Amino acid sequence: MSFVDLNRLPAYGVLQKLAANPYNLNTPGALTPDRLTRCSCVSGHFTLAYGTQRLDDEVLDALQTLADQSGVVTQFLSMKQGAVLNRIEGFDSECRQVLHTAMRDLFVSNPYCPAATAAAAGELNKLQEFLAELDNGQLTNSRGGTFTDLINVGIGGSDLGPRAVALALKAYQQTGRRVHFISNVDPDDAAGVLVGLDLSRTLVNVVSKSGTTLETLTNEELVRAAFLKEGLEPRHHFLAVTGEKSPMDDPTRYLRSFYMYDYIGGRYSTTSMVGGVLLGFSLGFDNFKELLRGAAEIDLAAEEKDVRRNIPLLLALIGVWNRNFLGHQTLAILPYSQALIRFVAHLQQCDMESNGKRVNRQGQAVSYQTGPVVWGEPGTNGQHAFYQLIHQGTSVIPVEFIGFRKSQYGDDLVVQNTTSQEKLLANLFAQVLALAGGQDSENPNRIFPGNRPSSILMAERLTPRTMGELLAIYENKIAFQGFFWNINSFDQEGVQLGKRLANRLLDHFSAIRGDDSYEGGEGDPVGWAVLHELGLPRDGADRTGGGPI
Ligand code: G6Q
Repeated sequence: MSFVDLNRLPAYGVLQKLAANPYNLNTPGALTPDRLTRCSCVSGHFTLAYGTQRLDDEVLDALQTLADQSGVVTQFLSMKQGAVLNRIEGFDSECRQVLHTAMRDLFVSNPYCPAATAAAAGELNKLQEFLAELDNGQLTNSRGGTFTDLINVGIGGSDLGPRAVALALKAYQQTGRRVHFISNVDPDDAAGVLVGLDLSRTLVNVVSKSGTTLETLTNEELVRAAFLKEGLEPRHHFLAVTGEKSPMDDPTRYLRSFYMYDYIGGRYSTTSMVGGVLLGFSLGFDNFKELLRGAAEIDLAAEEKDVRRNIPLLLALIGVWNRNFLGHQTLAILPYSQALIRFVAHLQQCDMESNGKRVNRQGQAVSYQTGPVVWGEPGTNGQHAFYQLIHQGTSVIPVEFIGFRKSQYGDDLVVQNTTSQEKLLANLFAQVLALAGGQDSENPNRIFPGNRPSSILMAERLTPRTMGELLAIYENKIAFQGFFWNINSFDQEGVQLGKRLANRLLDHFSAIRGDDSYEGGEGDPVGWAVLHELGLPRDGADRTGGGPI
C-alpha cells in the first residue's frame, strides 16, 4: 500500500477550484426542503443531515474521487486486518498494529484478526465472571457486604473515554452502583473523591496500559494509603487493567487483573477492558456488550466506499473540505444532550492527539493543514456562553451538532405548552438555521452574516447501543482523516517532551527534599529559580530530541 500526501492527489486541485465558489447557504432558496431531505446519510441508527454544509453534488462527487484516489477505505480495512499502521517509515517509531476494532469483531462471524478477537473474548469472559460474582453475592467485602462504589484511577485514554461513556449512560446505571473518577495528579482530585465514601464497600479500578504513568501510580498510592488508614486490605478492593508484563501486571497486589494490548491505543481503548471493568460494574455486562455491538455495527458500516452511505467517511470528508479547502481552523462539537457532558473532552483527545501532527508517514513535514482545534459543550448551555462568537465573530467555526429525538429518562413535563425535549430540539434546529441563513438588519450590530456551515448527527435515543455507535463514528472519522492527511494518527510523540522535562524537575525536587527553595517567594512568585538551578531553559543542545533531558 502506498501512502500519498493529500495535495498530490489529482482531486485536490479540482476541489481547490471548487472551493473558490462554495455553496451559499444564505441566499434565498438555498435551503430547500428537497436539499435538506436529500442531504442525509444513514449508518447504523444515526442519520447525518449535512444540507447546511457549504457543498453541493459537484463538491461531493469530487470528495468521493478524493476518497477513492487516496484509498482511505482500503486503508481502514487493512487497519482492521492488522496492518502495522502505527509507524513512521524509516524512523524509530512505535511500529504497532492498530486493532481496537478487534474488540468489537466479537459480533461478526469472521473476525479479521482472530487472535486479537479471541484475546478480547477471553478478557470479556473474565469480566462476565467477575461481575456475576459481584451480582450473586459470591464476592463481598471483608464484612460480607456488597460493593456499591467503584473509583476509576487513570488518566488520558485510561480516563476520558470511559468516563464520558459512564456519564452518558448514567440513566442505565444499575441500582445501588456508583462510579467515581480520579485522574489529575492534583491531590485535591483524590481528596475530593475520597471524602464521604464508604471505602469498605468500594472497589478501585486502576487503569494504566503502560503501568508507568506518574499520575496514576501516584493516585493509586494515595488511595491505597486511604484504605490502609481505615484498616482495609487494598488487595481485596483493588482491580488492575494494564498491559501484559507491565510493572502493574502483578496479580498478587489486586483482587482481579484484566489485560489490554499494545495494539490498542489509549484513546481508542474504551471498548477494551479499559472501559469494560468500569462500565460493566456500573451498567451491567449486557449493557457493555450492547455498547460493543453498536461500535461493531459502525465498524462494518465504515467499510462502505460510497461516501453518501458512510457517516464516518462523510464526516471525515466534510471536515477535510472545511479545513483544507475552506480554511477553517477549529471545529465545534455541540451535543444537545446533557448526558454527553464529557464526550467532547474525549473527542478532543481522540481527534487532537491523533491528528495534531506535522509530519507525514514518511517523516516529511506536510505542506497542508492537518487536525483542527476541537472544542465544545452541550447545548443549550453553550448558547448562553460562546455562541455569540460562533454567530457573529470574525472566525467561521464549522459545527457538528449531535441530537436525539427522545430523552433518556422520558421524564418530562409540558411547560408553556411544550416539553423540555421539544425545547431542546427546537433550539438545536434554530441554531442550525441561524448559522446558515443569518439575518439582515439596518443595525450593523444585529447583522448575522450566516453562511456558516454545520451538520446534525441524529438518533432516536442515547442508549448503550447508540453510544457505542457514536463512539465508533468518531473513532473511524478520525482514522479516515489521518489517512487523508497521510499522517500517523496512532502515536503521540507530542506529549513526550513535557513529560521528560517534568521528570527532570521532579528528580531535582526529590534531591532537595526538605529544602523549600523551589517554592518560589518574594521577587519570584512563580518559582522560576528552580529552572535556573537546573540550567533550564537550555540552548540548542536539548533541541535535538529523544533521550532523557
Ligand atoms: C492515549 C495516550 C494517553 C494515555 C495516557 C495514560 O492515546 O496514549 O492519553 O492513554 O497517558 O497512559 P497509561 O494507560 O499507560 O497510563
